[in-house]
Amino acid sequence: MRTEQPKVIRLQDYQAPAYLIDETHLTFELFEDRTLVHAQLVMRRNPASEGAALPPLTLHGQELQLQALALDDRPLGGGDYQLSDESLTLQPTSAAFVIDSTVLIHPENNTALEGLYKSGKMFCTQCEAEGFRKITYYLDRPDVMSRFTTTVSAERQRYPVLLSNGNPIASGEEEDGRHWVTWEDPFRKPAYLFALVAGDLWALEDSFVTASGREVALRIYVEPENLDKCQHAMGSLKKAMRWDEEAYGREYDLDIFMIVAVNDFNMGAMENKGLNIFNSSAVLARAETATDAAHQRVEAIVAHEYFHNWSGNRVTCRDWFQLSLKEGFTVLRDSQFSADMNSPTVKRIEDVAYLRTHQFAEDAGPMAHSVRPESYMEISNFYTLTIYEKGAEVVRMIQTLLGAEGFRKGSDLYFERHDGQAVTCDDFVRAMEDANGVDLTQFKRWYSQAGTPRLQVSEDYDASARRYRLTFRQNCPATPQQAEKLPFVIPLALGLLDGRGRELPLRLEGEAQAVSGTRVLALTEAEQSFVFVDVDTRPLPSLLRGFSAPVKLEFPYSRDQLLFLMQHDSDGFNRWEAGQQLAVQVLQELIGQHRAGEALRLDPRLLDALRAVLADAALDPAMVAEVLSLPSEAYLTEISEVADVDAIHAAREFARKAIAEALYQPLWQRYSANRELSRQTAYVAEAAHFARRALQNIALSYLMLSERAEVLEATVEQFRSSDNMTERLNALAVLVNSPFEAERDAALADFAEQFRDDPLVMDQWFSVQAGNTRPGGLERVQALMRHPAFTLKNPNKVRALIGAFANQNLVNFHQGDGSGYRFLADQVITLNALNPQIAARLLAPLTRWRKYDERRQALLKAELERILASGELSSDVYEVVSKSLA
Ligand code: 0A1
Ligand code: ZN
Repeated sequence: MRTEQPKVIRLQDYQAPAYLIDETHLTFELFEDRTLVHAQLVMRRNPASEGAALPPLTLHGQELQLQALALDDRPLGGGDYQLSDESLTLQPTSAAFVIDSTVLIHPENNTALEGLYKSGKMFCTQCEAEGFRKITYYLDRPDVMSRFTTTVSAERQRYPVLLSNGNPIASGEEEDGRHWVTWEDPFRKPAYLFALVAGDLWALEDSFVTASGREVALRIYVEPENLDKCQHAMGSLKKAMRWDEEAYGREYDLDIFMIVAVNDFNMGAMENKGLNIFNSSAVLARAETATDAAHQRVEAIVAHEYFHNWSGNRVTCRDWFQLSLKEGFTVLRDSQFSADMNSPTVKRIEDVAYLRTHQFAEDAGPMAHSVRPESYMEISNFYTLTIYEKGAEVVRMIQTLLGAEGFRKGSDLYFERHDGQAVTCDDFVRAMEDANGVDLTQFKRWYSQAGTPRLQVSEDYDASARRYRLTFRQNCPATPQQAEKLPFVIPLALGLLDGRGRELPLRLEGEAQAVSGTRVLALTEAEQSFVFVDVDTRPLPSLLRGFSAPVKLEFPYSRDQLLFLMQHDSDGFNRWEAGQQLAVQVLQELIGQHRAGEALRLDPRLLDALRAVLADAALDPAMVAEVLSLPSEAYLTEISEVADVDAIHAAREFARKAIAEALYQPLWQRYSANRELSRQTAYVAEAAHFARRALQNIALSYLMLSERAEVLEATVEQFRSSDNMTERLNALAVLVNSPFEAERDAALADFAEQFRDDPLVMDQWFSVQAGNTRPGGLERVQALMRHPAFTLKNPNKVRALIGAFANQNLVNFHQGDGSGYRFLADQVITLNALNPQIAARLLAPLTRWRKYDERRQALLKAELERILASGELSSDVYEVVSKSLA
């Protein structure tokens, strides 16, 4: 915990390390009440930073109790080195030397879940970004790459399995029932990729033969009761390994690949070399306990961590400002993989809806930062939607500009040129430029400028000249520390439709030939026009197809034009998008009526559009489900200047009810048909089945709004008799949000009784209740915090209950009296002392105060100020709170 203000770290201050660590030899002695870590570091001066005298060596170290220290076998005494809360400094006497240290640490008391800690009965580590310094004194920075050997010693009975990175090379028994294993990782790596696990674990085993014919042993380690939930992750891993060979030419490089599931984990998972450590929620999945969404999440995260072996591990980051180098690229890679495994259009819709709702909000808030930030106080706060999701969009735009083939040439060059190195985002872009002979200098503004650009588009059709002009105006709002922005390169994919919905051939003024179908314009100026020639009829433009750039597009579409695009656009994403924009217009009209105290009247064109989609038997049911999903309250908040929480909720609920009434018959028909199929088929975790259940479930949630007896009966039946968590949880959620109290309480009790020993299922039980928008939400959440299955020490529980309440139950969280805010601030203050990373993430909803009316603004700010004054704050919480109040 910090006593003074945390220092600001700046990209412009980056300096290469003065010393390197060629070899790192670690020995861990694990005990119940302490752990001893011996480290031998074989070091030398960095030839790249040669000067006359040998500079002092400063090693990072936090919360370590130094027991012994030696330089080249010579024990050092107190006068030979300086210790601070965060470092150890000594003076080397030659250019090559060996440091031996022994430190004492207390993983058994580590509730921050960073460094070495205990999750239940097992030991595990989380070293990214700067956790290794809580394990031993070290140069804990990603540009210091070293060859590691690790010996782990522990009581055999409690910890029969002892794991670290690389391959096991020796093992043996000690006296007193202890044993040890030595692991050797042949690849140089930064300390953030180090991992250690010790526990009573069982493994699901399999193998994979790489493209060049090497056999790799695959193991997923879990606690014994979870062995039956690993099959889906194993199948996903094998698919990901094959896909990376085919799509990117990347083969796996060690003889063994291990995944370990742990219950207490701050994030989703971690790509440690050869030994990925996963939040159990990101690896365990079987039909009876995990929803379709959870299955898809497991597939995506397993792939994401696996892909890091190349984009992150073989080629890593020079410094943490380059975090998106590995994260943006790897998110793009995992999204391409998921698109290939499932429906590409549905995957794109989900990703874009997520980006626009959450990353755009971050980009408009006090923590806005560029994809390559300029400064930070606490790097843990920068594992953000901007670094990950917007970073992926930036790499995707490079692909759109270069084409798939050019992009692959660029990625091949990048991996070949930088294998074994710690590099920068500039290096990545340079590989793309060099492989394609292009100049991406202006494009790189996407890495340095924060904020979401607005793109205003206007049109002008000259019938007599058969010319159609599109004019684009881009501007990007100011963000903290960046008042003025320069124009971005915006790849704009578009098509033009004629009056019958057919694609017009596209020929720009001055071009010899027309192009048919979608084409990509590269916008580079603040204002720019493009003139299409030979245009016989007034066209309707389909703009930003596939969401080709992360911008806010504005074009004055009429509702009839949106309806037309919904039906005719050849781009599946844009068909959905037209439906969303139509729904946004209709909902904003209802919000206005609510605010004016008028009676609400729903534009019947929205009903007609949805009716047509429901009746379209040829349309992928997953697409039908996506179109039926109205824009979320969070998205409606994001696009409002000042969000009226109550009006948004009232308008959206009114629309849902009206849809349920008007489309009761087709909804019922599609629900029943799909429910019947679910009854007849065993659960399969595949796209077509996900699609069918998605439609079945959204139909049921609409139907229940009618409050009819036959729907209640069907819901209870689905809850009781379905064989999978997707249908069961959906039925539970529908009951929880319904007025049928007796059935709801019975189902909740029944569910908790059946699944009380499965923490991941209980997380879903907490979430469903946290999201109940009926009055009394805060009181229900407070009561659930006293449930025996709840604990603030487990990040999944915090997210499932408190996080879900503050982020998804907006009407209850934003209660006018500020009680939701006070509650959240209380939890942040408690968590600040237990787990700073989780505390800092949890407080995000408080930072969005600028979005609300003056009264709520004052209440939100008062809570931020209360947190600031609450005592010793972690650097994590301090950074977010102080920037939010600045
Ligand atoms: N690199 C991991 C995510 C991760 C990041 C930070 C962590 O602790 C602060 C833990 C995991 C990934 O992208 O999957
Ligand atoms: Zn990652």
